Amino acid sequence: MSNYDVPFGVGVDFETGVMDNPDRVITRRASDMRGYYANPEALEALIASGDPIHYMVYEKAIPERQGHLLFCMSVLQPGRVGNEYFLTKGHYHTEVDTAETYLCVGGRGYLLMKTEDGQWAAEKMEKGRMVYAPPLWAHRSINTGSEPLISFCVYPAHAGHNYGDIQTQGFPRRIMQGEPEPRLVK
Ligand code: PAN
Ligand code: ZN
Repeated sequence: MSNYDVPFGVGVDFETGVMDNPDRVITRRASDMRGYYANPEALEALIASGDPIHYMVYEKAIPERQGHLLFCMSVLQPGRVGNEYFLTKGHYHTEVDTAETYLCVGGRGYLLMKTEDGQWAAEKMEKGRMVYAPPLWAHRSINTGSEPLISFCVYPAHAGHNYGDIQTQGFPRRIMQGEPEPRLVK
């Protein structure tokens, strides 16, 4: 029995994406993102010029077992590494048969998704839009706007995270600066 086997409530600020009293706060800075961008020199320059925060995730320590739901607030800063918009690492769920929903509460960007067999999708994220990542689809957020991209995410608590496959294979598309719309490039 944990604190989270009894009902509870928690406040979240949709303007900032910050959760009240989170049990875990994950902070990813530019230096945590080596290997993820098309332009490693531009990333090193960003690290040298202050190593800015890329994104933060706020979570409650829900028990990671079947039946529970994990939820979090994810706050991805605006910015670019060279011409490529800031992104999250992205992952498959270790238990591949688990989905996730993202509700965007601020900012704009994409949820980029892919499967092992080569399918991919880029769903627009903007305030009030919900995006569904079905079972088997890896997912990554990308901020193409000028404000933080703020999302509320919910997924089965036993899902687990597999980062390794994305670290080695990446996604079939990158999202680069473009006018009037961002460009999706191979
Ligand atoms: C989200 C992500 C969050 C950060 O909560 O974990 O946006 O992205 P990375 O985990 O890829 O660094 C989620 O998809 N959880 O399963
Ligand atoms: Zn996920």
